[in-house]
Amino acid sequence: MTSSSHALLSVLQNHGVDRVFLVPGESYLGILDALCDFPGIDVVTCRHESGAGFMAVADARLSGRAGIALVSRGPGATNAAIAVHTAQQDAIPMILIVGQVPRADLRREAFQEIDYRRMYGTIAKWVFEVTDPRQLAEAGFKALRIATSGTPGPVVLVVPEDLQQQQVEQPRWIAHAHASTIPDEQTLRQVLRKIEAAERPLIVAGGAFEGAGGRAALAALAEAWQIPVALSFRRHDLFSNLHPLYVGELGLANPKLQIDAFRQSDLILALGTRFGDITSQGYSFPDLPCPGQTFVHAYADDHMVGLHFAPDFGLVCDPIALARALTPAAKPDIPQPRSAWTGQLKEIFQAHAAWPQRKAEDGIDFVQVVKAVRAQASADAIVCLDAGTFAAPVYRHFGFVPPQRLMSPLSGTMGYGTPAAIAAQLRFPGRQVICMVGDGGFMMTGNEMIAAVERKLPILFILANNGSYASIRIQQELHYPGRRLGTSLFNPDFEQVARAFGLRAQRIEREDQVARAVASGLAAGGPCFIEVKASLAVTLPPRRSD
Ligand SMILES: Cc1ncc(C[n+]2csc(CCOP(=O)(O)OP(=O)(O)O)c2C)c(N)n1
Repeated sequence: MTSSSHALLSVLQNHGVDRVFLVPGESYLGILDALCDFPGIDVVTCRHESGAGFMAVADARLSGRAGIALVSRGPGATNAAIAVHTAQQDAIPMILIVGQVPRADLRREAFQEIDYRRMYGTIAKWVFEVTDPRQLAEAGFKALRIATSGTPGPVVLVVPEDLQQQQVEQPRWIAHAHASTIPDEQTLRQVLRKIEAAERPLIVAGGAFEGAGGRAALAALAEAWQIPVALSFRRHDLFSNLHPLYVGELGLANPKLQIDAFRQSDLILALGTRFGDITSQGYSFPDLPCPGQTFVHAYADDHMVGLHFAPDFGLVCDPIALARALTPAAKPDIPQPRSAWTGQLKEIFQAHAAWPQRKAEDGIDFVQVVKAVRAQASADAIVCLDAGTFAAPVYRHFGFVPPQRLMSPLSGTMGYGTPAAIAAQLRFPGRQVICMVGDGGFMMTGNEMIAAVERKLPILFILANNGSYASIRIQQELHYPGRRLGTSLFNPDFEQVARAFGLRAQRIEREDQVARAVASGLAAGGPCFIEVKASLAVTLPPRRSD
């Protein structure tokens, strides 16, 4: 016999869970106590449940396993909602374990009670409130399965406090990996025939290629058939951005010329992507409902395949296994027009991705900071981004080359960058981790930076201080010119804040300081913080009178 919480934790540990992120609460003291007996599970104590949740999301993305966050009922659970939403939008397996009021008080509007099935009903894949201590381990097992299957996503496990330390049988829940699936021979042959014949094919590859061997399988497929590769929203790190076949990311700022060119394709292989809102440019590329070209959509989740566009071939399968199955062993004949087609797309991409040279009068053009980071980043650097316009040059100009990683929320949430950097450096102590964050986003979860000091994590934090929620100011100027409200920020002395946290900190105000500051930050051997006085003006749209 064992306690119900021990049973739950052994199931999690047996499936590879070696770290959890939490803010404690009286509603799950029983689980917390059981954690004392699991020295193989690292407990990262956070300062806000959004930080804990974001760390779990980032850790899951890097480890390929479910990320675990534990939070208290009511206030803790509501604080964590932002990360649950991010896990859903980013298709990341995450399990949020929430303490709950005792069973006897359920549905009595008890202190800090929430009905999580309703609260999280539309953003979590599964919300389960345990009502019997014997269910706890089974619920943990199912949470792992549901979070990681199909379209990965968040699961919420709700555990009333009075059933966390009950005696139960030690269960033996062990999940073995599913066999991967590929389409039947005939369908594969039909798709191959389309690939052989296409003069202007285009691969659009998405997050499923983050899976083991995914990047290599994607590269092998593209190279074998000489097919240009576009990546789905913010998935820059799936395929070398310097590869001759790389033609760009489908994101928030594609030039019309580029999308028009993509439209000229005669075959789209949409592999491992949900082809959602941003990737499809607001459901406008390809044509809806029936694309103008042969459209192959492969994804592991039946629900997603052909959800937005009617594919000629809807393939519910493992996209990595499919890529391998479509990669010929011998060099195939390639239709002659394909190289000119690739050249055309490449030229458009390169013109868009070229580093700009702008004159900034009111601070440093953050493009120069990103350029310096690019020049000095190691070959396996992990770049963690918060939401904000400061990040735009990373998406557009950085040029990721695997195994470099881009950790950036598809949900566009502020507050992700700092916790993601903590989780990344904990997961990969030997890799360079660089976090870029705006003055807005930093004030949301920047407090999690203390973990870098506590655990001596050599993360380089770079804060773009432009005194504004600039992404929103830009939109304000575009839609309501001259009418500024709510988008200016009165800031603390960030350099002093970072120092008070215990980081080595520096503030730079001139472009000629950038390269050296980045170099010394990367060489610091401990957590380091650079506050950049960033130009706001250079990011704003020209005034109408200009
Ligand atoms: C949690 C959250 N709140 C609000 C927004 C809307 N939003 C998107 S970007 C942004 C401003 C970001 O400001 P900052 O971090 O200073 O970066 P900047 O845009 O100035 O570079 C806001 C408010 C959001 N995406 N996420």
